[in-house]
Amino acid sequence: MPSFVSPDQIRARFSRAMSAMYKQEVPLYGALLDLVGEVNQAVMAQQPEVAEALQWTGEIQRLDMERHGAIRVGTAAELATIGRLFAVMGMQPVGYYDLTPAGVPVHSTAFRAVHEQALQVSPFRVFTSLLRLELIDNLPLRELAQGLLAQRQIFTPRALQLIDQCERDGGLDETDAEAFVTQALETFRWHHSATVSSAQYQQLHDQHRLIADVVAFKGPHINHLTPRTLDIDAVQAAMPGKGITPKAVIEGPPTRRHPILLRQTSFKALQESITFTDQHGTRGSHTARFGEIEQRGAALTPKGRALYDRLLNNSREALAGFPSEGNAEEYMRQLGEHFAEFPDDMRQMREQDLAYFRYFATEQGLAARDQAGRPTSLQGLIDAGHVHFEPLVYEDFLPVSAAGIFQSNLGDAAQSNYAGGSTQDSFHQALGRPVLDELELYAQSQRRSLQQCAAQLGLASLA
Ligand code: OOG
Ligand code: NI
Repeated sequence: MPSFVSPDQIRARFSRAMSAMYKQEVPLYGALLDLVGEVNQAVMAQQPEVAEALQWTGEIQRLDMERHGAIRVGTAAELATIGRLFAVMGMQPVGYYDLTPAGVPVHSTAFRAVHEQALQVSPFRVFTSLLRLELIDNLPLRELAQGLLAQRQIFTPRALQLIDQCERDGGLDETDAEAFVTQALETFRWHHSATVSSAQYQQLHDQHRLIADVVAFKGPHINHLTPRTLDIDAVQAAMPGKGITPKAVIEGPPTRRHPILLRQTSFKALQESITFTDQHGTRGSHTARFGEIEQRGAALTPKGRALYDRLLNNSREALAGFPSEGNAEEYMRQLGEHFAEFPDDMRQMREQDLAYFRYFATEQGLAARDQAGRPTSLQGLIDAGHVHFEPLVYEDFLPVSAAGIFQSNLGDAAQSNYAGGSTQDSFHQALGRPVLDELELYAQSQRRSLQQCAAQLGLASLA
């Protein structure tokens, strides 16, 4: 019987290797990690209740290693193989994001671990976008792009072998797992040389900067890696002091005592010098890679999410134009005003079925296990202090926010309109499987915690 390294361990190692590589490639990322680490320490020291909540859920142990990255691939075949590569590390495609309404010709999913125990080992996730060349109406350019993409191989031969082997044997042993991490990393590496001439680059770029970014290089370089902070406002405010200029507006909900979903801010992409294939290796520059921070909060139920979407839309409608530097303060004010309707209180959020939760049997509850007349309903147990609850952390992304992150790094000139309609089916076809429904995953996780709680308290069920 071979002894396989668990996919969760491979993911944890890969995430560390990716972070080390990105730190070397983009030194500002290292500066950002230090800043986020300092702010997180300060928050836990100054708000013991935050540290305590993270202790209940175990998130305190994953906080420092928590990262998400993003890549953009060019073809269905690339997406399908990326999916198989991530599966070796226990990452599944979760959720579907259509970015075309925001003028970005891609659709996306997030590869991540799906079980709370696996997330605890490594919450690493990758927002993965597929370029939609069919939306480019300039036919010669589309053909140029297709030709370039058809020629490239973004995976090393050894990585492909190891993926096959893992699928066939059901896992990788220590030596192969180590080799897999090294080989897989190559796909995400930055290349200083473009695969096109400077004239071709210009054509692709003039159509959409994103197209040049996907098509003109050897592979889907990781374009950012995002640490998780406990106070995004504090990091945003401290960034300029570290020589980092953040985008004007934090995406997502406004500041709250009890965070929900996801708040994000990024800093502008770097201008990097690249060479083209022209005879004398003409030099140019490309702006692709950036930095980002995120603060995660409670995962919302369909009801909570509908409320979030409505309040976000109303806030944006109340603003003349897109949120930007010029109206950032006004936008924050609108958000604050509209989101007053979303209860900032865990009890209310639970009682109104706005968020998903994890439940824990308390010492007191365990001690009362055999007492006659103790409460047996969930609400009764909570009221008696026998059961404690914490929100399930949101593990996914938000389409409007993702569009804002894309746009801040592609330049506002990239606003365009694409006709398309819903294309989730074509995404599934490209990927070779359907994406998982994130809401179902949160519901399962909540159900498991209720079952475990019931078992610990000697109750048949707590549903
Ligand atoms: C992805 C942008 C979206 C996020 O965190 O929402 C994103 C990209 O620019 O490729 O990273
Ligand atoms: Ni991101």
